[in-house]
Amino acid sequence: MSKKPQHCCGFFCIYYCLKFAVSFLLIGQKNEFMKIGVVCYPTFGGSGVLATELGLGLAKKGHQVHFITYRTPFRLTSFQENVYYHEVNDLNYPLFEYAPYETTLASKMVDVVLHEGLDILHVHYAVPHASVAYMAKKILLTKGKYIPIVTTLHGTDITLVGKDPAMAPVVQFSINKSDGVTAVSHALKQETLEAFDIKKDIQVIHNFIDLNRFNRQNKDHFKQAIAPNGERIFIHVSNFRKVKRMEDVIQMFNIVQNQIPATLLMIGDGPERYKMEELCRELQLCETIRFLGKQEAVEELLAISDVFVMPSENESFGLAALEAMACGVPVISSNVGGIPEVNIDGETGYISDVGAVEEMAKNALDILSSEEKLDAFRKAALAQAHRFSLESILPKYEAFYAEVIDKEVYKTT
Ligand code: GMT
Repeated sequence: MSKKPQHCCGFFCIYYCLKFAVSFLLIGQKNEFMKIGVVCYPTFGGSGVLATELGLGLAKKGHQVHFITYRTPFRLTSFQENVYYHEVNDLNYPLFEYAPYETTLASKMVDVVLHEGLDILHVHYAVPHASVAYMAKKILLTKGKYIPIVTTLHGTDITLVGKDPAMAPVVQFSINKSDGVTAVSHALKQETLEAFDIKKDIQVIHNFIDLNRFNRQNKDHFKQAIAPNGERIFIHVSNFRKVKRMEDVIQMFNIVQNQIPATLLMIGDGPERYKMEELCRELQLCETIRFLGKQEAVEELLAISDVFVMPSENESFGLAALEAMACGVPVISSNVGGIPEVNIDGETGYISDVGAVEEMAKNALDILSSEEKLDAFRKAALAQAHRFSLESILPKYEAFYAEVIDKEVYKTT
C-alpha cells in the first residue's frame, strides 16, 4: 500500500523539479532577452501614454521594444537604445471610404513579428488591437511562428466602446483568445466580467508613473507668470471628451473663484473645447481660465498647481490624476470606476458623486483653507503616487510576459 505511492511521489517530485528548473531558465532567459511588440494608439490619451512609458521603461532595462502604431506615439520623442518604431502603412484607394486600418495593422504585426523575431505582442486597448492581434497570430501560425498575445484593457475599450452591441461579440471573442489579459484597475476587471462572458483570468496591473519625470520641480517663474498675485492654481488635463464632464470643472471652479483668488488651467484638446470656451465666456471667466491646448511637458504645469480636477463620468484608473499626485497636487474627483483605487478620499484629495459640483468646490476650498492642510494633502498625494512607481509596477509586466511566454512554450512542445 505504501510502496507505489512512494515511487509515484518520487517521480512527480523529479518531474516538477525539472519543470520548475526549465521554467526558471526560460523565464530568466526571456527576462534577459525579451523582444516585445507594443501596439497602441499614438494619440493623447492614457492608454497610449501608459503603453509608451511601459515600452520605454522595458527598453531601459535591456529588452528590445518595437512600437507598432500608425503615427509616432506622442511621448516617443527622442532616440532611445533598444527602441524601434514601425509605422502602420496608410493604404488608401478610391474605393474605400475608410482606409482598412485593421488589415494594414495585422500585416505590419506579421511582418515585424517575423522579421524582428519577437517573443511577445502586447496590445493596449482591446478595440481593435486584440482582434487584429488574433488575426496576425493565426497568419503567423501558417508561417510556423508562434506568438503569444497580451491584451491590456484600459477602460473605454470596455466601458464605452467595447460594450456596444456594434462591437461586443468581437471584443469578447478577442479577449478570450488573448494568451494573457490585464486590466488597469480592479474596477475595470469587475466591469469587464459583468459586461462579457470572459473565460480568461484577468490580472490587475495598475498603471504606473515615472517619478523621475513627474515630481514637484521648482518652476516658480511659471507660477509668477500664471498667478502673479498668488492666486491658487487649479488644473484639468484630458482629451476634452464628453466623458470627462468638463462643464463640471468650470462650474466647480466658478464657485471657488467667487470665494478665493484662483486661476484654472485647461490642458489638452478635443471635441468639447468649443463648448467649454463658450461656457467660460457666458460665465465671464475668460480672464481666470486659460486653455493651453496639448502640452508636451505637462509635469511643469502640474508642478505649479494646487488642485487637480477630474470630475469624469467614467474613469477606469485616472492616469492624469496619478501624474498630478506625483507632482504633489491633491485631486478633486468623482468616485467612479478605478478612481478610488488611486485618489484616497480625505487624504490625497476628495471624491464625490458624479455631478456634485458644489461638494467638489467645498472640498477644494477645504484643501486650500490653510497652508498646513494643503501641505498634508500634498504629502499624502505624493506618498500615494510612490505606491504606483514605474520601478514597482514594471516587474509585474515582465513576470506576466514571462509566464505567458512560458505557457506558450509548453503549449507548442
Ligand atoms: O480617458 C480617455 O478617454 C483615454 C483612455 C485611453 O484609452 O487612452 O483612457 C483610459 O485609459 C487610461 C490608461 O489606462 C486610464 O487612466 C483612463 O482612466 C481611461 N479612461 C477612461 O476610462 C474614461
